Amino acid sequence: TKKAFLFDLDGVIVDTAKYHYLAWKKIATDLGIEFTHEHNELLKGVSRVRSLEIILGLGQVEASQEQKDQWLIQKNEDYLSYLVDMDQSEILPGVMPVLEFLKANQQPIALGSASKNARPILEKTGILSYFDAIVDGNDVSNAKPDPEVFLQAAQKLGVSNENSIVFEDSVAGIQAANIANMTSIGIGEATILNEAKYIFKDFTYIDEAFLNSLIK
Ligand code: B16
Ligand code: MG
Repeated sequence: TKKAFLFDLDGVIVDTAKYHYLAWKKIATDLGIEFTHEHNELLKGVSRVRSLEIILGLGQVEASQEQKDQWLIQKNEDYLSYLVDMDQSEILPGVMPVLEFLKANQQPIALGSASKNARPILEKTGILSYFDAIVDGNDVSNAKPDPEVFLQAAQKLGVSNENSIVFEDSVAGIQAANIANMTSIGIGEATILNEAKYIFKDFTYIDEAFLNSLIK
């Protein structure tokens, strides 16, 4: 059967979660809001606008729309400054062999990311050409755990939800895949991603036997 392989970006293909964290941390610090790595889990896979709301909620800070817009611009400018020198060395371990395997086996690949910066990241890291379809934060109106991003991606590839396989590092993204009746594969800590059908600490733990079982 024809399968679709849908990849999240931040935290799955590239380690940009640390840059998102640094950029939000600056804003939180300016506002006197405590923002830890545990808090940061809540932001993974979540849109930029919603992320700010979560941070303001942590500090019970209220602000005008104008002020919020300013923080959103500041966050993205700071985030983009970390990406200036980005290259293929920032691709997470084990990702390239999996992409190569899927290409060698003519499996369709799509991106399903909440980020509005997805395309430049794929370009900078040199892997844009691996993707047969891209759905990102510019295409969807409903953020994960809403399955919209993955539904659009599967549709673009012309594959049913049941035959779609999602790689995700966020709880919200695993929930989105499950809601869409897709096969969810968590990349990260088993304790955090326990709702996923399969969980791997990172892509180096995914072997060809497992990949072969998926495309059968
Ligand atoms: P941007 P993903 C998500 O990307 C990140 O996990 C999340 O932390 C970020 O806030 C969101 O993208 C929006 O990103 O500000 O670049 O539009 O994990 O869905 O690839
Ligand atoms: Mg992610």
